[in-house]
This record gives sequence, C-alpha cells and structure tokens, in this order.
Amino acid sequence: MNRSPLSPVTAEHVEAYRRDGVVLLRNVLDAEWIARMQAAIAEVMARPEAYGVLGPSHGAMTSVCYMWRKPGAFRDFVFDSPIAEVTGQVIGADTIRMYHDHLFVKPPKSPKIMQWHCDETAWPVLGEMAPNIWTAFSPVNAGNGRIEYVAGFHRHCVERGLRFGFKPDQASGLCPNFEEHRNDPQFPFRFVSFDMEPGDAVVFHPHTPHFSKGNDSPTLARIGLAVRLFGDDVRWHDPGYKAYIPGVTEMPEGQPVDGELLPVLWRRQVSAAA
Ligand SMILES: O=C(O)CCC(=O)C(=O)O
Repeated sequence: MNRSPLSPVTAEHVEAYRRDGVVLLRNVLDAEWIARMQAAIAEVMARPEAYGVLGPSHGAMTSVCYMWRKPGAFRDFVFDSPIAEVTGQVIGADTIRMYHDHLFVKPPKSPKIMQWHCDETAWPVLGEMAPNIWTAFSPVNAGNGRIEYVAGFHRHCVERGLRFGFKPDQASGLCPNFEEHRNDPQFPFRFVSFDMEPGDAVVFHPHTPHFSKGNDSPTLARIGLAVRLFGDDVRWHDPGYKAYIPGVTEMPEGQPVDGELLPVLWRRQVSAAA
C-alpha cells in the first residue's frame, strides 16, 4: 500500500486550489489501499454504529464519522496513506493534524441531497488550513451524485470576513442557496465538479460551498470518504453552535489546537541545506 502519492502534487494543483478552493488529485491510492478500504467500508455499511458515530445526514445516505479512532483500516488510512501529505502539499502547510473522518455512501436510487454549505460553518476553529480531502471509493459521476463546488467563492468569504451559521442569526447568516444561480449568466463564480475513479481525491477549502444531488443510478452506489484535517493556522473558536468533537473539551479561544485526539499525521521535511 502506497505511503507516498503515486503522482506528485504539482504547482498547477497548488495554484488551482489557491484560485478555486478545490482541486482534483488523480490516483492518490494504489489498488491495495482501494481494495482494503472498500472492504472496510462494506463492514461499516453493515453495522455503522459499531464502527463510528452516525452523522447528521445518516438515513437515505450512510453518514458515519470518527471511524479512525478505532484500530483498523480507517486508522491506518489516516496515518499511513498519502492523504495527509498530499493535503499538506496542496494547502502549503508544514504540519497536518487529524480532525475527523466522515463516510458518505449514497446507495443506488438514494434521493439524498446535500444542500449547499461550507464545512467551515461546523468546525470549532478559525483558519484557512482546515480542508477536506474527499476520496472516491466507487466511480463518481453526474448520474450517481458527484459533489459540485462553487469555485473561487472561498476567497470572496475570506476577503470579506464572511462565515456562515446554521441559522440566519448566526455569524453572517445562512450559506447562499446557489441553486438560484445555476442559470444566471451574471453569476461571477463557476460551478465545478469532477468525474472520479476509486483512489482519486478532491481537496477543498473550508469556505468552498459544495452540494450533491441524489443518486439516480439504479445500480451504482456513490462512495466517498471525507477526511477533515488541520494545518498550521488553525485556532480554536467556538461561538456555541459548532460541531462537538467527542472527547475534546474547550480549548482557549484563539489558541492553536492540539491534543492526542487531534494527532499530527504529517510534517514537511526540511532539507539539511535549507
Ligand atoms: O458526499 C457528499 O455528498 C457530501 C460531502 C460533504 O458535504 C463533505 O464532505 O463535507
């Protein structure tokens, strides 16, 4: 199973992430990783509560978090696969810490829609280096519910200090419903999405809005494992409505996050000559 990426993260990937807030990385995992994780995901699908914490969208879609906290494939995946390294390279971090994993499986014919949202809404932190790396473990396409993103909107948020809440009276209010802009020729941002194969991954910024429709395929499940990671600039921030991190108590507001439940997964190697 590969520890380093099969293809390098390039300057083009880094620039796409900076510009769009989202970038596709092909062939992050080798066939052994893909097979091991597909088998582990099938086990979780059979008994989700035995492996993790059910996510808020569990139902017509399987949504399970924190599987990495138990020994086994999910823990090995975050510590030993290349996902932390590729994410660190894409976002320009020196250190990557684990936050949480989240399995999203839309079975064939699942009507589940993930409405437009930014992950930043839920994370009890401030900082731009809190990305999501979403790895495909099935083919992903327009028919089976691939994720769509609004490219460039992350910079709009960061430059204006916009942060969305779960309710209209929280932070800057609710995330816009970008469905209203799909056919708007004046809309200044681009909708982007990617067909993916197992082992491909998308890295996206915490302020990048994303959405997925239901799975229209009669036969093909859409399987993705999101891993949320913390880089150097992440600071604790909890205005009271953010997601609870099991086992993690309040940290001092504005201080760097740490602790054994947010372990370091990767550090940038500094060459001796530097
Ligand atoms: O898998 C999906 O359809 C939604 C994923 C998502 O919203 C996320 O990873 O934050």
